[in-house]
Amino acid sequence: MVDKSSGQKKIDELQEQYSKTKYNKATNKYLGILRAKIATIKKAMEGQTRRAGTGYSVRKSGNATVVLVGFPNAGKSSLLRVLTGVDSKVADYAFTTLDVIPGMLEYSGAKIQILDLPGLIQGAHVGKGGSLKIISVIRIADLILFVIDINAHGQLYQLMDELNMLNIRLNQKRPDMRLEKSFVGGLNIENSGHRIPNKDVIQSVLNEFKIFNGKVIFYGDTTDQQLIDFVADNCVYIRGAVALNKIDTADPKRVESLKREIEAKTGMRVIPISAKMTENIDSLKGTVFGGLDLIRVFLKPKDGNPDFGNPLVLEKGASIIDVVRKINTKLVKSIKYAYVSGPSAKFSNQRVGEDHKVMDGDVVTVIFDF
Ligand SMILES: Nc1nc2c(ncn2[C@@H]2O[C@H](COP(=O)(O)OP(=O)(O)O)[C@@H](O)[C@H]2O)c(=O)[nH]1
Ligand SMILES: [Mg+2]
Repeated sequence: MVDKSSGQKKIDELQEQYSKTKYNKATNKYLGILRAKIATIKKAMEGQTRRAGTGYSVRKSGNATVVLVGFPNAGKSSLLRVLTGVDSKVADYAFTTLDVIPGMLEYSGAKIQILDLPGLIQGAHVGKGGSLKIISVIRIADLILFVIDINAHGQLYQLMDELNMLNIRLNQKRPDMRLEKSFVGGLNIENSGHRIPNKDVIQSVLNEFKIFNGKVIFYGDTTDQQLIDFVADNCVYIRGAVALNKIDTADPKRVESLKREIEAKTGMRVIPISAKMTENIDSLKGTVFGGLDLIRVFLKPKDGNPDFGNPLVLEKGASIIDVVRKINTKLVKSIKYAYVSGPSAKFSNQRVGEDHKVMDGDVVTVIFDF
């Protein structure tokens, strides 16, 4: 068990050592150990936080959840209003800065829950200012939409650092590897041509987590940090996008160059908007929808027309079973087969089984066996 303040002190010490150490072949292993040590302490502290029962009880609703993250005054509440019609400013000031305000955006047949969070403050990873509660909400999001004042865009990098320290990985894939623990035989590494941490680092990181025997299999390129994240198993992987707000106050050329600069630096999509003048909001909605990996499927009765006005919204990777579950879970048992036309079908009205994966824009007729 790690006491909160002593744990944080230890982390700060380790982080200082870490930043003082120059990266090279000789220090590589040492740096790996430092990072792994930090991760083990964080993990222990996290367990405690969870037990302490902090966190808002925000219920996810709709097809997906997007959180607005930004400094105070960046325009989060204004954006929530233009996206969802919910006016969080109607409530008094203290309330709006302390609570999560939900709104619902309907777009292209999907219901997208938007959460306006109280402004993140620097040092949230140390648990300042009730921010642990905010973090618990961010972790449930399907997409983080940074709301950034174009006149203070450096805040984006501060927020990204902060989230990274909180084990929220933005636009990163989950590490593609596996660990098969055993009781004897030492550590064996299996890798077929991917870029992975060197043997020393792998060994020391695993040892730091008290793993001494087993097989480590890499299925893709893996960095030192990804290895640690995988073993610590305490990260969430969330997509990010940026709403670069208040473009009505900036020169269009500057807007364009900043957009490109931020996209190059962060790998996130940047949508310049003005919440105040409702400029470029449709494009923002499109990007949000596109970033959520949602698909729309249209049902068609056997001898009728597809219901194009009323799509079923599902997550990417959904199958015919998921389609039916969405209609009524009780029907799943009775699926016989289905006919599919559209992107996932080899030809029109292809007959498929219940495991067939549907795609955005498919037209589906399910045949039941009652
Ligand atoms: N010029 C301009 N001002 C904006 C824009 N969006 C928000 N604001 C103003 O910025 C201030 C802070 O907005 P608010 O939505 O409360 O920010 P929050 O603290 O992030 O929720 C308010 O005075 C808004 O009217 C915008 O696109 N352009
Ligand atoms: Mg606000």
